[in-house]
Amino acid sequence: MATDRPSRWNHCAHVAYRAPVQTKVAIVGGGPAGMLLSHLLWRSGIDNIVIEQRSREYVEARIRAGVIEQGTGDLLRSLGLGSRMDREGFVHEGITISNTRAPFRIDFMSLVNRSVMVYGQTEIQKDLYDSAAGADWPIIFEAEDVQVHDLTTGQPSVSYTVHGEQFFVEADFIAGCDGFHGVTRHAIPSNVRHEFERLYPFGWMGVLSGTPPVSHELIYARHPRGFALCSMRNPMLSRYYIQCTADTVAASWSDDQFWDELRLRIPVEAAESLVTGPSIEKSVTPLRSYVSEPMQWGNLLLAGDAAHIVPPTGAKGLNLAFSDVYYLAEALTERYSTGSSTALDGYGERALLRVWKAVRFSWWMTTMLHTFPDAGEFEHRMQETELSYLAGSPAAQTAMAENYTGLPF
Ligand code: RFL
Ligand code: PHB
Repeated sequence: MATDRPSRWNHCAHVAYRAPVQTKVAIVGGGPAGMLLSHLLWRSGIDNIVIEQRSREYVEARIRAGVIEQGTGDLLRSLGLGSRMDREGFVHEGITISNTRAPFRIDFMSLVNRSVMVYGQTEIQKDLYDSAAGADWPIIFEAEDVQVHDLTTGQPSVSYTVHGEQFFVEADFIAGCDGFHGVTRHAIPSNVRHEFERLYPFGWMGVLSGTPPVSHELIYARHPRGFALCSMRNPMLSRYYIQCTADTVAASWSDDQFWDELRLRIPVEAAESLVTGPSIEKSVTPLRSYVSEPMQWGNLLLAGDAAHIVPPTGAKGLNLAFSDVYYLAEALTERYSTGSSTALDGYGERALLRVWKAVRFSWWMTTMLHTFPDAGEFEHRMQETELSYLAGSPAAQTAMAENYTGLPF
């Protein structure tokens, strides 16, 4: 029957409770948004169950975000989830922007007195699971055929199967935290839902390598051959990206081809000191901006990538998922502690105000730094001018630093 995970639900619930299980909030998706919501709700004494379609190992191994806004870090600390991050993460007080190999620095500390933390999403995910498993909170892994029902009634539910056996969870509310490819968003009728989308005509090829990072801070590089990003996880683990065509097959690129292309796009000094090695992981990600409104319908509340996607250029996706969840937990806490639904009714609108600002910032950074195949002379001049304005204007740099380190929530 159940999986080999240590959750009491995976070991017992499927045997003991053939009848529907009752909870207050059923959380679909055990990624960062779903797990952080679970933590925030337990802190407020609100029962919840997380239903995740993958195994814990699979979710923990997904290599994604690396940059944590200061507010996100503070939120994790407030839940007692910050000690490993503070020990093993790296505080970054600025970034380098490079225009055709000429670098300039954005100094976050002097501009806005804020910083970011470089700490991998894989590590945050482990911290979220470890602490939930320690408290024996119910998480169901490897749930198949997950479906949501009766969202506009007082008794919504989630059904799923584990190894062919069907189970039901009845809840007051369902939180859709199942990412961009999940099912919950699609439960909102198409005549209610409004989608906003921008697909970019390129992707990012990412490589993780067991080599020392080329720079102690991130380098975002614009170059006529395409964008490049130098990032890191720790002193012996580097993460690099190069812009590629959206249909590029990662396996068709050798490691040497990747390193050669990266060297051509980054500042000369960085290219000369770049230490290369075999890739541990190589993959291609498409770039898109996407928002689905509203973020709630009946008793379904969406959060994170289930409702919106941003291109990774601004390092905003995970941070946005966490600010959604913060608002959602606050609204559910008010609902259960006072009986008032005011905050819950306004949840989506409140979250969207911050979402659209991050969508704008990510689109702006993407537009400024990438090579667009259909760009003409006018667009090139606009890019050059945007970068020269940014390089020379403390006001422009302040706006960038404010957004990159994270708007308040
Ligand atoms: P996730 O992480 O996609 O998690 C959703 C979870 O739901 C599960 N699921 C289901 N469970 C049950 N039933 C179903 N039907 C289900 N369908 C799906 C999935 O298995 C998964 O476990 O969404 P969430 O929680 O909203 O978190 C969003 C973030 O993961 C995402 O925004 C970031 O990774 C984006 N991102 C970055 N964000 C940052 O803030 N800073 C960064 O530096 C950054 N870099 C990145 C990124 C994303 C990248 N890629 C690969 C898209 C770099 C890259 C390359
Ligand atoms: C990463 O380290 O994976 C990373 C860093 C910054 C970004 C995107 C990804 O903007």
